[in-house]
Amino acid sequence: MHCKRLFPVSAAAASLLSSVLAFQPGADYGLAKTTNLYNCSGSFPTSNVTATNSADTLPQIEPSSGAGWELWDFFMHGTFPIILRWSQGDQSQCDAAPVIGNIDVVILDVNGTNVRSTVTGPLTYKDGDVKVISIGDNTIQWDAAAQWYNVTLCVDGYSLVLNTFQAMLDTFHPNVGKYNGRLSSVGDPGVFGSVPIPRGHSSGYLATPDQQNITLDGLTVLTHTFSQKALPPYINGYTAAVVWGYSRAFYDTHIFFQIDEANGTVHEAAYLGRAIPVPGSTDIFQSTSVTYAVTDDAALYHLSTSGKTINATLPGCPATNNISYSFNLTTGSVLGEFTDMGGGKTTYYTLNGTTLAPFGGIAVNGTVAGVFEVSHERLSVSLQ
Ligand SMILES: *[C@@H]1O[C@H](CO)[C@@H](O)[C@H](O)[C@H]1NC(C)=O
Ligand SMILES: *[C@@H]1O[C@H](CO)[C@@H](O)[C@H](O)[C@H]1NC(C)=O
Ligand SMILES: *[C@@H]1O[C@H](CO)[C@@H](O)[C@H](O)[C@H]1NC(C)=O
Ligand SMILES: *[C@@H]1O[C@H](CO)[C@@H](O)[C@H](O)[C@H]1NC(C)=O
Ligand SMILES: *[C@@H]1O[C@H](CO)[C@@H](O)[C@H](O)[C@H]1NC(C)=O
Ligand SMILES: *[C@@H]1O[C@H](CO)[C@@H](O)[C@H](O)[C@H]1NC(C)=O
Ligand SMILES: *[C@@H]1O[C@H](CO)[C@@H](O)[C@H](O)[C@H]1NC(C)=O
Ligand SMILES: *[C@@H]1O[C@H](CO)[C@@H](O)[C@H](O)[C@H]1NC(C)=O
Ligand SMILES: *[C@@H]1O[C@H](CO)[C@@H](O)[C@H](O)[C@H]1NC(C)=O
Ligand SMILES: *[C@@H]1O[C@H](CO)[C@@H](O)[C@H](O)[C@H]1NC(C)=O
Ligand SMILES: CC(=O)N[C@H]1CO[C@H](CO)[C@@H](O)[C@@H]1O
Repeated sequence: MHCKRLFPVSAAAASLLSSVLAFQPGADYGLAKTTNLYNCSGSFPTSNVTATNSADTLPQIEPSSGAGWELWDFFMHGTFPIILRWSQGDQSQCDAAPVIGNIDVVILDVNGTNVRSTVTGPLTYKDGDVKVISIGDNTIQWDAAAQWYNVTLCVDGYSLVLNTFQAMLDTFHPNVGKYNGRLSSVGDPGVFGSVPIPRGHSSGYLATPDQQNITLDGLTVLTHTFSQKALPPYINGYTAAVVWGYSRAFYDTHIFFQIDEANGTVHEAAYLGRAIPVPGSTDIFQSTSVTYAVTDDAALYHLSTSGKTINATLPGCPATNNISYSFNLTTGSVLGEFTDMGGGKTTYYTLNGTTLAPFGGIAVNGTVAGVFEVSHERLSVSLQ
């Protein structure tokens, strides 16, 4: 597969191409794989299997880089479904430079109105005690402990403030092949990804052009993916999902990535965590734990998809009284659809279903809802 260059690459730009990813100090992307991810292992107050998510969330592609793209996706499920896709560069184009930043915004059914918009401008960032990514006046900022991730956004007369508190100081790094954070086994340097906020609780407000000030409340996940290569040459596409289940006195979060490599290999990475709220509360947790964080482990994660149904299971172990976890899900309506500059397309669907999970030594039914993301990249402008 060859990519046609849209513009001649100057000698200076060519030398930039060889300066590989600028991993931020403290991030563990590309480091030798952490072998022991969670395997029904029990309850830990904070994650200790990967580097701090705070550094991992910083841009890993330099804006001056000759090629590359990076995405930060916030999904909120709550007062309204909200998708905020922050990006630099274009994941579907071979020679895209990351200089252009975008925020794709979908906020559904704000009193009957769907807010769909895109903000464009250079993406800049500031490292420090408070780390900030900005596109114009729009910011994502987080503290060094990665407890709070706060978004402010002004678009089409709407002002959004969304402050997200992590239920657990946790991060999920798929580790395909030999390296932390890798989503693909092919490609040099490949495509990387992590989930800096597997489980966040968001609150804030949305001020509308007609002067309403609506209080927001919901559950949020943030994913971060990036590469110095366009996806199409080695990845046909990927899907990812996050589902939240609330049952009796716990809520479980299940996240998966499925990466479809061009040669037919499929990689699967899955995360399962639980938070136990203080009785009567939905946002203060007396304990949180990770049960599974696995990559390409057929013994521990079974995912089957067919048409609109998606089923996933994870086995039990002595810590769960040998009771397994199952998620039976159905994709529903389209929440949002984004077209990348090179013609690739990312679509977000609602997910609904049921879960059967261990709690207090018995199997308990619950309902789950979430978001399913499908990304198909095309070489429309780059095909010879
Ligand atoms: C994580 O910490 C727990 C105790 O808090 C310990 O039992 C476990 O071995 C640690 N895991 C790793 C991979 O360091
Ligand atoms: C708009 O929606 C919010 C949240 O659902 C609600 O609190 C508010 O009353 C609604 N406003 C109108 C004018 O319907
Ligand atoms: C985020 O917002 C929360 C709630 O308002 C605040 O306590 C926290 O200091 C903020 N953190 C950052 C990094 O903006
Ligand atoms: C909306 O209400 C919040 C308090 O809930 C307040 O902090 C904020 O300033 C208000 N925003 C606007 C634009 O009125
Ligand atoms: C696809 O490529 C990967 C990595 O190079 C390799 O491990 C795998 O065996 C290949 N699969 C097929 C079906 O050729
Ligand atoms: C972890 O998972 C593997 C399967 O990949 C299994 O063989 C092993 O027994 C598990 N270990 C524990 C401690 O559950
Ligand atoms: C998922 O499970 C449901 C309920 O058992 C079943 O009807 C459906 O065929 C399954 N779908 C897949 C893709 O396995
Ligand atoms: C759970 O499974 C293990 C291994 O198969 C077995 O030793 C143990 O007795 C089982 N525990 C229960 C409560 O069934
Ligand atoms: C999902 O479907 C399987 C059969 O395909 C069934 O065994 C399991 O109980 C179902 N789980 C839920 C939560 O409905
Ligand atoms: C869970 O729900 C399914 C279908 O609604 C039912 O068949 C099953 O018996 C329930 N299981 C438990 C443990 O409640
Ligand atoms: C029937 C049902 O539970 N529908 C839910 C599916 O998920 C969406 C968003 O994730 C919810 O808004 C629906 O209520």
